[in-house]
Amino acid sequence: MKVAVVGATGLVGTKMLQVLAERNFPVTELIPVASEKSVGKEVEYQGKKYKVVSMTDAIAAKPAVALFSAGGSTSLEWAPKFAAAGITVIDNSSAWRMDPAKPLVVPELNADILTATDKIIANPNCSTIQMVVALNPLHKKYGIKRLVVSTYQSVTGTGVKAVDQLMNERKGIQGEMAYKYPIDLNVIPQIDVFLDNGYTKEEMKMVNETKKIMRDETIRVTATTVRIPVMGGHSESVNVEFAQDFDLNEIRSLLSSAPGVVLVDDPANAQYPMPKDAHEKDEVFVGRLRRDESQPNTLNMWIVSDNLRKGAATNAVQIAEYLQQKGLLS
Ligand code: 2RA
Repeated sequence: MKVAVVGATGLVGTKMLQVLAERNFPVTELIPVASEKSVGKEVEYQGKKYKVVSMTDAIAAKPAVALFSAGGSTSLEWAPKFAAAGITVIDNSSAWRMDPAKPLVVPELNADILTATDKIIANPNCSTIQMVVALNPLHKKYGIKRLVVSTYQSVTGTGVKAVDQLMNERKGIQGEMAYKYPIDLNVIPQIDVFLDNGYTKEEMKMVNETKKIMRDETIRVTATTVRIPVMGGHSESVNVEFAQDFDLNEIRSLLSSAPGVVLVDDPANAQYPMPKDAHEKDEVFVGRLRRDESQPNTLNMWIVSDNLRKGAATNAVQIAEYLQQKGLLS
C-alpha cells in the first residue's frame, strides 16, 4: 500500500514513520511530504532513504492513505485536495476535529463509526486521547457525570523548538524561545491561546473532543492544561464523578483488562505511572486510584502516556490499520 506522511520531517511525522515501521504496516511505497523548504531533503524509513516531495507530487502519486501532521492551516487547504483524489487523510491537526461531518477517532472507543466514504478522519488531541482511553471502560460501567482534569504536559507537545528551548536553558545557552517564558525550572499554565471564556484552546479541546469521542454530550468536563519541563509524555490528574457508586477493586479489574491500558497502582511500593516510564510506549498508564472522600461516587486517578505515540502517531497508525483491515481504503 502506498502511504504518504505529510509533515514527515517534524516531531510527530518522524514518529509516524517510526511507528509505521515498528508495527509492520504494509507500506509498499512511502511518500514523505513536507513544506516547500524541505522538498528534496531525505528521510529514512526501514533503513532506506526517501526524498521528501511536494503536496502536489504526493497527490499525483495517489497513495491509499495520507497521515497528516502539518498544522491546521495546511490541513484545511490540502486535506480536501487529497480527499478529492480518493486518498484517505488521517489528520493530526485540530482543523477537522469538531466538524460534525468528520469522524474523530480513538480506535479503542469508536473505530466502528468509520466507513469507506470517510476521506478526512481527525486524530484527537494528545491529552484527550490518553484520558478517554482510560475512562471509556469506567464510563460504560458506571456512567461518567463530570470530569475535572489538570494536565502536566511535555514540551514535545509543542514541537522541536520547545525541546530545543528546554535543552538550551539546561545548558545555559541563549536560544530561540518557543514559549513566552523559561520552561526549565518552571511551570506554564497556558497551552495554546486564551479564548473569550478564560479557558485556553487546549482546555476546550479536552472538553469538546471528550464528548464527541465518547458519544455522550451529557458528560460535563472542566480542564486546566499546564506545560511542564518534561520530555517523556503527558500526565493528567483526573477527578471523575460517576452516576452510580463503584467498587475500587472492580475499577482496577476493568482497567487491567481495558485495551491499550496498563494499570500501575501499587502505592505501598511507590509504583505509579511516570512520564519517564511511558516514554516510547504505546499504552496509557493509569494509577493513584483512590476514592474522592469529599463527595460521593467520585474517583481520583492519574493517567500518563507518550503524547507523540498514543497521543499522536500511534493513534493515527491504529486508525490506518483499522481501515486497512476492514477494507475501507481505496
Ligand atoms: C500540546 N496538545 O501538548 C498539544 C499537542 N497537540 O501542546
